[in-house]
Amino acid sequence: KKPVVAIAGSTGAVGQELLDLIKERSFPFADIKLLASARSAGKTQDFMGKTYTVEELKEDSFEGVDIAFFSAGGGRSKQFAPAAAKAGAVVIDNSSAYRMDPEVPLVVPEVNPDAAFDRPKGIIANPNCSTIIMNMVVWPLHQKAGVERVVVSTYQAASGAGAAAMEELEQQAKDWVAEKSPVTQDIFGRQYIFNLFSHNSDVDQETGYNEEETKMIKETKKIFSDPNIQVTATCIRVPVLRAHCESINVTLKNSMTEDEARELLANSPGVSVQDDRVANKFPEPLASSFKDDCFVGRIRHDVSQPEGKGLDMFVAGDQIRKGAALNAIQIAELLMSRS
Ligand code: 11C
Repeated sequence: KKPVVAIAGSTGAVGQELLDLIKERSFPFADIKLLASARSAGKTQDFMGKTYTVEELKEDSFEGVDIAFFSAGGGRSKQFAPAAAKAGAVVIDNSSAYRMDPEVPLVVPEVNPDAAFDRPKGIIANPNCSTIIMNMVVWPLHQKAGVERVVVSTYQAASGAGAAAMEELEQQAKDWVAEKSPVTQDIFGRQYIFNLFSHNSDVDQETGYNEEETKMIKETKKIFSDPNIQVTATCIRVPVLRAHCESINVTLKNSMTEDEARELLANSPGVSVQDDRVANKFPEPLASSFKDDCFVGRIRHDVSQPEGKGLDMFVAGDQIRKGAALNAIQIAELLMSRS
C-alpha cells in the first residue's frame, strides 16, 4: 500500500528538495500533506501538477499519515514529532533534536540500514549533513581496514544555514557588483562573499569546539556503533551555495594502499571517485551540486604515517541532497523495501 506522506517544513530548502526527490525518484505516495509554521500556512506549493495549500503544523496534523518527514528545525521536531509518532506515522527527523537519544536510531542507509528497524519512539533521525558526507567515505574504509582516527576539516556551503542564507550570499554578490558597502548581512552579520569563517554554531567555551564539530564526532560514533573511533573536526563556512567539501585524514589499523582505497571507494554505493592527478581534476562543490553521490579525490598515502597506515582525501557532497533530503528519502525507501 502506498503511504500517506507529510512534510513538516515543506517551504524550507530541505522541504522543497524532499518534494523534488519524491518526484524524481517516483517515490510512491497515496497522498501528501504539506505542513509549516503559522507564518507559512496558507501559502500554496505546486507539486506534480497539483497545487497544495500549506497547512499549519499542529499536534493533530498527522491523522492517517504513514511517513512524516520533519525539516522545520529542532524546536518543532521536539514539539510535534511525538504527536506524529503517536498518530502512527514513522517520523524521519532531519533536525538534531533526537539524534543522540539512545531510543532513536541515527541512520545513513549505506552504513547502518538495520538500525532503522529498531525505533522504540517511532522516530528515526537523519544525521547532520557534514557527518553523512564524511561517513559515506570513511565507513567503507573502516569496514575494510579499521579506521582508528579521523581528522576532518570542512568547507561548508550556505545551504546548511537555510534558504535565507543562500539568498543572502547571492544578494552579497549583487551588492558587491553594485559597489554597495557594507553588503547585506542580516543572516551572518558579516561579509561572506570573498570570505570564509568558523562555523556559525555555538562554541563550547571550555573545549573550544563548536556544535557542528561536536555533532560530527558524536554522531559518527553512534552511526558506526563504535565508541572507540577517534574523530576531531574543524568546521568552516565557505561562500559556496549548496555542496559541502571536507578534507579527511584517516589513521588505519590494518594496512591499505591508496590504490586499494581508490578501488574500494569506487565500488562503494553512493560514492564516486574523481581523482585525476594528470588533469589536476578533483571534487568541486559546484560540480557536486544537485548530484546524489558524494565525490572523493586527492586519495593519497599520508606521508607522515607508516606506509599503508594513513590516507588523505578530499570529498564533496550536495548538502541538501545526500546531506539532508536524499538521505531521508533513502531511509523511507529502506522502510518500504522491507515492509
Ligand atoms: C550546516 N550542518 O551546514 C549544518 C546544518 O544539525 O542538521 C544542519 C544542522 C543540523 O550548517
